[in-house]
Amino acid sequence: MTVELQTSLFDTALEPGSGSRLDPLGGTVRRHELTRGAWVDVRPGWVSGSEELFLRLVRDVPWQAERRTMWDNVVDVPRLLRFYGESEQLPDPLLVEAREALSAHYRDELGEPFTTAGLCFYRDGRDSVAWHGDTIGRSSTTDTMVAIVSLGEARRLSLRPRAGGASIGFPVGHGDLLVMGGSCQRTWEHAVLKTARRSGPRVSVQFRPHNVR
Ligand SMILES: O=C(O)CCC(=O)C(=O)O
Repeated sequence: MTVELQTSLFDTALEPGSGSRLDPLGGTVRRHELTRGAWVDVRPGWVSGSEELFLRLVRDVPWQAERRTMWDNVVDVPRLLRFYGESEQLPDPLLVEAREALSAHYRDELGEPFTTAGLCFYRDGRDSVAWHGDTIGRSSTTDTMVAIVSLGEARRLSLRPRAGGASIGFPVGHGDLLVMGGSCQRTWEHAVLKTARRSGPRVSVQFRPHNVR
């Protein structure tokens, strides 16, 4: 794995619960209303001391490099991935806590808990994910939520309306929480685009409810 990390940080005690923690959510989340019933909630720095959780995930998650067919070629997916389904144990207790806190915070509005966690590792600014909506499963027809916890270097999460129009963006990293809700997966697209700017590694953790991907 060609990732530049301060390896000395790995030598410090990176035990679960050692430094990273979740701050309370209530009242600290700011909602940005988009068009067509879509919205984005942002809570900067939700995970305090997020560097330790970031390093634990980089070290502990069995990251997978995937390949995909594009046109006539098979190409590397430009990021590493690991998906944790509903019955799988998450790789860190703080992620279990985060999933529970998010489920509690959004219980009334979402009406169901977050159940799965998709983890992505962007090794540098060349890693990316192209414009898309999470429209596999129920999110292709119904409103839902996708909650993203970002760790490590901040990258820009861009959003644009499917109907056309300007894109907007939020810098996400260092323990920030961003939640896409309402019709966002159907009526808007999101992306983390490549950047020529020097960029360190980032881990994204996406919590989704049952049958949303
Ligand atoms: O990196 C992110 O936070 C976004 C990830 C994403 O959109 C996806 O994996 O579907």
